[in-house]
Amino acid sequence: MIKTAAPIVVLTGAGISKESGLDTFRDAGGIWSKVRIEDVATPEAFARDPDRVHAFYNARRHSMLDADVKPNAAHLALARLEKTWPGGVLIVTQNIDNLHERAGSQALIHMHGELLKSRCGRCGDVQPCLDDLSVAMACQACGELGVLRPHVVWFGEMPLHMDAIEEALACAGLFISIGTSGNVYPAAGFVEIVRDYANGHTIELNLEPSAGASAFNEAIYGEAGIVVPAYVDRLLDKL
Ligand code: BV8
Repeated sequence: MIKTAAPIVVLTGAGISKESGLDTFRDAGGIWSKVRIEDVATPEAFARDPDRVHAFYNARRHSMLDADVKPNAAHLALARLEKTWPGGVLIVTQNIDNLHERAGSQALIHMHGELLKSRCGRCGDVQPCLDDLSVAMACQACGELGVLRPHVVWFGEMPLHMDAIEEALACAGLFISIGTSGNVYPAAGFVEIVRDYANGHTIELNLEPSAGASAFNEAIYGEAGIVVPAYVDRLLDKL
């Protein structure tokens, strides 16, 4: 039984953005089936071949900014839940797109960063970024050349805002995991934190069982655009 005063923490992954036209990573034909993590998504890859890493993220930024890429019914349902649920709703997303913001969600943490922002590798300055990045560009804050990178957390780097995330997980009455394969840590371990420290109810809404499926109290499988609005309606019917 979920108390309506219970805080909700939602974890989202690439699966929630699939129906908006953005690729996932580990499904058939996913991003990691076309390019190796070691070649484009680690600090070592960027040091070794920055042009290749910039090309990889510039192409994904172009896809993300395509006029046809819009929030889908799942993103919109979560924004509706945040506006209505008395206990508060925090979305922690692994995604680097801006679809939750565009759907109207406000309490939102991008633990793996945001592709529509750049970061200076020297001074840490973060700026909006809607165009291609390259080694020929200089940081507008410190002036250093060739150190701008996507504001994205690569493998081997510490995800962002982990203190705030762990604090929210430790008092979550309900943890909803949506569209993630449960392969990447520390995100894949969040369900255990809620179960062991908050004694919260945990549910996975995914196309298929994730690697962490057995850790959840409950699961509903199907496309996010269908199962997420239906589950939000079920929650709001309790009010
Ligand atoms: C770190 C940004 C430590 C880049 C990404 C144990 C503990 C701690 C770390 C580790 C550990 N074991 C291993 C590690 C290291 C590593 C890791 O987890 N490796 C894995 C591969 C084993 N973790 C790290 O390196 C992390 N850092 O731990 O730092 C540290 C400590 C001290 C000091 C310094 C450092 C950092 C990880 C972040 C990497 N960056 N993203 C980018 O986007 O290019 S992660 C990468 O996977 C993706 O980008 C994505 O964000 C993330 C998760 O993927 P998913 O979102 O789950 O996507 P996936 O395709 O896998 O699954 C999609 C799911 O959706 C599927 O289940 C599918 O069925 C479903 N689906 C599809 N369509 C639909 C759908 N569901 C619903 N509806 C649909 N229509």
